[in-house]
Parts: sequence; structure tokens; C-alpha cells
Amino acid sequence: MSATDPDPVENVVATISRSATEIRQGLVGRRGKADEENPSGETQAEADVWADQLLADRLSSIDGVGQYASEERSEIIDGGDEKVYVAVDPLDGSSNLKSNNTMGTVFGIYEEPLPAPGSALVASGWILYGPITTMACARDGTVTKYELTGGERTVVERDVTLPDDPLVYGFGGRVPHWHDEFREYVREIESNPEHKLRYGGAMIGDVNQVLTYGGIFAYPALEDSPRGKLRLQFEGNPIAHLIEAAGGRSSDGIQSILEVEPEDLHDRVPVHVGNVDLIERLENALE
Ligand code: P6P
Repeated sequence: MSATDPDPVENVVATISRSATEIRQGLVGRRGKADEENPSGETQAEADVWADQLLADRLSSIDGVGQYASEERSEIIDGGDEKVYVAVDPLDGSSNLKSNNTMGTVFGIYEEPLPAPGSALVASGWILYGPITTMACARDGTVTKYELTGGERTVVERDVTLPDDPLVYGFGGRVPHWHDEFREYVREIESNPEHKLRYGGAMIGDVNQVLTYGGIFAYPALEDSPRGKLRLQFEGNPIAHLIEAAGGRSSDGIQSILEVEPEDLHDRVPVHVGNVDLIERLENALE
């Protein structure tokens, strides 16, 4: 699959979108557990390992890609000349394979070597394997939605923004492990009859609903996991970058996720993304 555009960012996005149909088809027969764990200590699905290798081979060979890093591998692959640095969660929500629920591929294209802060992102996005395959991509401060089929992508919406009136909410982690302040905030959100619970266990499926309907998705800091579950480089930064480009906000509980300085490639970060007023109220609740 040759990448022909002289712009490495466009080539990375095009290569990922062209790979989506193949990844979707390749999930069949790869729903079992691999014998390995990822660097975060989570058991990998066969599909995790396979999709990661497919994307590593294709993306690291693109001119201008200096690094390929993945949630599924501890080491960074060094590419050629250094213009952009690509971080991927090849199959976000692969635990949903067993029950055939939504999953996604998440990507962040940074202009600094990894690990890098989200402020260094020049493009971000996700592929959503739902009833159909779609992509949302943020670049140059705007979000575009596509439908993908047969390796082709069709623009379905430009300048995507979160609706003003939030509708959906979804919060990860076991409720007994939530901090009291977060639990109180959830009670406030739940008590609004205008809001609906939407939590599917795959971040991309849940965040795409926030992008579409307005609302909030969070995987917060937990009493037994102070930095939550989601990874900064591969999950938190890309969705924060896209949601903020769509007029929403992100927070690690204190500040925009994009301002969080990474220490390690596989750092975790508490993730809260959604409508501005909901995130502002969250930060006040956690103060
Ligand atoms: P839980 C999937 O494993 C994932 O990394 C995210 O996609 C998702 O938001 C979260 O974990 C789900 O975690 O604890 O609800 O199973």
C-alpha cells in the first residue's frame, strides 16, 4: 500500500483510513487472547497484535515518519527522516471483540519525538468499527467526518462541532472505586432528565457519541488507580485534541489533557472530554 502524498501527515491519515476495511475484515478469526500482555499489563487479543504489526509496517515506512509507537508495544520503532511522530492505539476496546461491540483505531500525529505533550499534536483522529466504518480526523483546528469502504474515504461532514446542548454521558471505572467528588458530580449529571447514559466499554464508541450528540465521556482517576486507565500518548491526547478542535474541552481533572507533560511513553491519564460547561463544572467539583 504505497503512500504517495508528499505531506507525511496526509500520508499517515490516508494509510490508516485505507487500512480500516482490511483491519475490520481481519478481526474475524482473531478474537481470541494472545499469549502476551501489552506494556500496560493488559492481556492482548490476537487482533491487537495483528493490527499493530500491520500499521507498524505501513506507517513506519512512510517518508517523514520519524517514529511509530503503539499502545501494544513497549519500544518505539524509529522511521526515516524525522518530520512527524505517530502514536497509535491499533484496536481501542478490543475487549469488545468477544461480545461484538464497537471498537476503534486511534491515532495521534505529533511534531515532537515521543513521548510528547498533546500540544505537539498536528493531527489526531479515530476509525470507528460500528455498523459501518467511519473516521473522524482533526487537523488545522477543524474536524472532518468520513465514511470508509473498500479503502476509499468519503467526506460526510466538515467543520464538525459538538452540539450546544449536551445529551449523553458515560463514565468508566468501577463505581465503588470513584472518588467521592467524582461520584457527586455524576449524581448531578444523572439527575438532569435531559441527559442519557451511553457507555459501551470502548472509548472511541463512547467519545464518538459525545462528538455527535454532545455530552461527556470520562475515565477518571480511581481510588485504586490514581491516573485512571487510559494512556496519554495513544488515547487521552488524540481524543482531547479532536474534541477541543470540535469546540469542546478536555481535562485530566485540573487542566487540558493537552498540557500534561509525559514522563513515560505509556503514562496513564485521567480522561474527561465533552462540552465546555460540563468539563468546567467537573473541574470545580474536583477542586
Ligand atoms: P472498562 C478499552 O479496553 C479501554 O481501554 C477503553 O477503550 C475503554 O474506554 C475502557 O478501556 C473500558 O474500560 O474498565 O470499562 O472495561
